[in-house]
Amino acid sequence: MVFGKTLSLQNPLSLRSQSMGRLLIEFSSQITLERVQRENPNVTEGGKYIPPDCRPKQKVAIIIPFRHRDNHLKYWLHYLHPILRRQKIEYGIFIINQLGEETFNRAKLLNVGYTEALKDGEYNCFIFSDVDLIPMDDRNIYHCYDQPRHFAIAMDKFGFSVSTSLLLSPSLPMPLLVTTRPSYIPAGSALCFYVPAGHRHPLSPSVSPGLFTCAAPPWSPPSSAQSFVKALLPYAGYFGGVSGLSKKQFLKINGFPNEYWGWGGEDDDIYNRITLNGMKVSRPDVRIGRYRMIKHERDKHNEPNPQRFTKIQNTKNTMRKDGISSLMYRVVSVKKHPLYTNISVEIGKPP
Ligand code: UD2
Ligand code: MN
Repeated sequence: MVFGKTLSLQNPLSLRSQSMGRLLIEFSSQITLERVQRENPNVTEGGKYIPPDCRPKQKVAIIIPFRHRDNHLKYWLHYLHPILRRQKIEYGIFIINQLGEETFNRAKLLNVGYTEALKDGEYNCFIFSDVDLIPMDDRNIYHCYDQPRHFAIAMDKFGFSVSTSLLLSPSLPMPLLVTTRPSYIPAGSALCFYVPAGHRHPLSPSVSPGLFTCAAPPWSPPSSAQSFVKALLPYAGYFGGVSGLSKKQFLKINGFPNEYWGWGGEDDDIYNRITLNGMKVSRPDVRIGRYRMIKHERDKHNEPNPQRFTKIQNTKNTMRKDGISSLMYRVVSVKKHPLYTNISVEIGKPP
């Protein structure tokens, strides 16, 4: 293992390219911004890059909702700058930092990012990424597609185990989410367990080791067994983590909702906006759309939003009035750092 270095392993599945494929991603070595800067000498002030040897059709703004995650940001920059460069993307990185300690509002910050990026350059593609998500395969290309794109379709939040080989099966029809937190699992989805060979399911001993066993909803969340049981989630409407829309697609859905304060639901609302406006979600191959999330606890002031389940039933009625058309915020500072542009904003608080 090479610590702290992006290593391009040759992927035996790939016939297309020698230099692109599966990456080794780890978060154990310490990195500094100075080092990331040294390793990316062609990135210019504000975190901008233009490939020297081609003229991309798209200009991509990468928008990251942010508060108190400096350590995650270092890893994100360390991994993503080289990946984006290899992908020959013309891009700029925008960190949208929510000032103060009011409840976090991810989707509103993303709307701010869209608006502020357009003040800075003629972007026509917007990629919205959590700060803690690193793609594991650089063939997952960070640009926009004919339909709104969901990039982060499979992930392992707590390290790999045997179950990941099943995640990669090309025959799986839907994106999968591996989670050890029952609160991630929306009502109405099927819940599947995987018990590694040689182990027993702590709650249901009848579950066969080595096989996935699925329970149709309603099921009861695993509680004591969280760290042992992996819930595997086929969830067609999942749009969290990393997504991308062209300017036209973004405007067609009136941007994102501003009224989701706290954790959860905003990504489902965005998914609803997309389908209600006659678009479909496009996704990479399940073998390529794999991500690693930096392990973290739930942040302070981003508690699960208890209104999320009722709000996502109402997207149809709210999306025209709540969105980029109704966005209000105050920019406090714009600072161009060597590897990114930081925009610190006041976005208010829940009503
Ligand atoms: C899931 C989704 C995420 C979003 C969230 C619900 C995945 C992989 N991600 O993430 O897209 O839908 O659920 O809201 O499914 N953040 C900060 N500071 C804070 C709080 C949040 O910077 O104090 C930012 C940061 O970029 C973070 C993102 O918001 O990655 C999402 O928050 P999270 O990582 O706590 O949520 P998580 O992992 O459950
Ligand atoms: Mn996260």
